[in-house]
Amino acid sequence: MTKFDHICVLGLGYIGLPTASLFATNGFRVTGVDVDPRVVDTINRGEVHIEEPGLNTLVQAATNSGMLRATTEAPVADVYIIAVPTPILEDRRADLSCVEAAARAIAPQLRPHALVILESTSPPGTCHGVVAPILATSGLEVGRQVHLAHCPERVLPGQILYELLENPRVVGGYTKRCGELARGLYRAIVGGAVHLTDVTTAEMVKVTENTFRDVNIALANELALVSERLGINAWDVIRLANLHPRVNLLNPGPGVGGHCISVDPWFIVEQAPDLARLIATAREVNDGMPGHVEARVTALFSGRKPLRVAALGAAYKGNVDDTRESPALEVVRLLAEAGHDVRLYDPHVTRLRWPLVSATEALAGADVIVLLTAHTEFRGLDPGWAGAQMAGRVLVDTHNFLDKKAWQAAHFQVHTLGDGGAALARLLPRSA
Ligand code: SAJ
Repeated sequence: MTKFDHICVLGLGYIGLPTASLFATNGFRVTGVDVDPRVVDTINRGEVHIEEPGLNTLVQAATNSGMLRATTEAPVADVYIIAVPTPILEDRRADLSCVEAAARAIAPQLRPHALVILESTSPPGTCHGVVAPILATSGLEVGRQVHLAHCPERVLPGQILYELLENPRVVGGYTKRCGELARGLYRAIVGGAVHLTDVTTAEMVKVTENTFRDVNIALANELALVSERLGINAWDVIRLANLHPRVNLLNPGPGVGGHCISVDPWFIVEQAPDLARLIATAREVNDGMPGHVEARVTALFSGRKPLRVAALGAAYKGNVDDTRESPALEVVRLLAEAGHDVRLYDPHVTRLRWPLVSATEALAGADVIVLLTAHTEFRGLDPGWAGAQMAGRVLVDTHNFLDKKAWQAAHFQVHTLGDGGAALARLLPRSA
């Protein structure tokens, strides 16, 4: 097995920084490269610029040991790991400009036997169609003189360090040898199994994982819409259907956010739009949910405007501060666009283009609370106190997250997304 001493990680964000630090604390000499000099300075001080449990300690250990250094220029190294963002463009095609820039930065530094690994989630075909041609400008033959592999990250924000160590990994090689070299490297830090395949399959595996989740959530959301029309409760439907040993439906909600699940399915669609029809429809169902929430809130008050709305939650999911592609923000935007006066509170988010207020300010004089993110803190809200601040007592819970009985006991009218009304009450005798 070729010995790799010096690893260069390009992109020091949520994935690149923990990966670079893990290699450094496992005895590799690591150079972290980022285009932002402030990020580089922060890391060289042993500090971090992103919020992730345990990362601070790990980066400190890596920089203190002298094995991790950050810089803005890619040096000559044995291994290059590309961990840069791959966002989505207006036309829903992947924006590969950061991947291209990273590959261009590496090409002049490549020496024979170097290994280049793309970790960024990318449309199937990216290594062959985009990365390999750029690396070939070095004059070295990709697959023979320079090795190329794809090893997608699969970690969940909030538990990145644990999942980096424990999750199984898929490694796709440009050639079999490329894959074997990359697998050997990851085995130095990964406790889980490392599975080998070809490079395009590995790219497809990663986007398939997130697409599976997106399609499943879209089904749950569609069941929520249908259940509302039928006057039944989709949460009961899903709970009871999931008792079947081979059914595992996810939860409906105000939409799907974050920079992965709401984006990656489009990477498949862009490769075969005529074939990937289910995937595209699932995306559209999920993207339609914020509009449904707005319409339901407006309809509850028979179109009265403006309503004073206390919006709880801006983050794309509970207990994180990340607002990328957040459906909560889309609901807020649509409610405001519909003419309502929206006051937004989120205990985790501090910086946002939309003005944030305190819980008290959000609730003061509000006609309705719309719960948009399942932050644990919201369960601590006292319904009696909340009601006392408000003008009306209406709660719309888009995550079926709050204790319905407790809010009803405080004289709130509670509307849960996916719950079409009291079907059970209609069936049971009044005294039940
Ligand atoms: N959501 C629902 N209903 C559910 C579950 C989630 O509406 O039942 C919504 C959430 O509220 C959120 C969105 O989906 O808006 C995505 O949240 P998530 O927790 O499902 O996933 P992410 O985006 O935080 O992380 C995912 C993970 N992928 C999978 O679980 C297959 C993670 O492992 C990936 O590494 C990450 O995407 C990524 O970087 O691709």
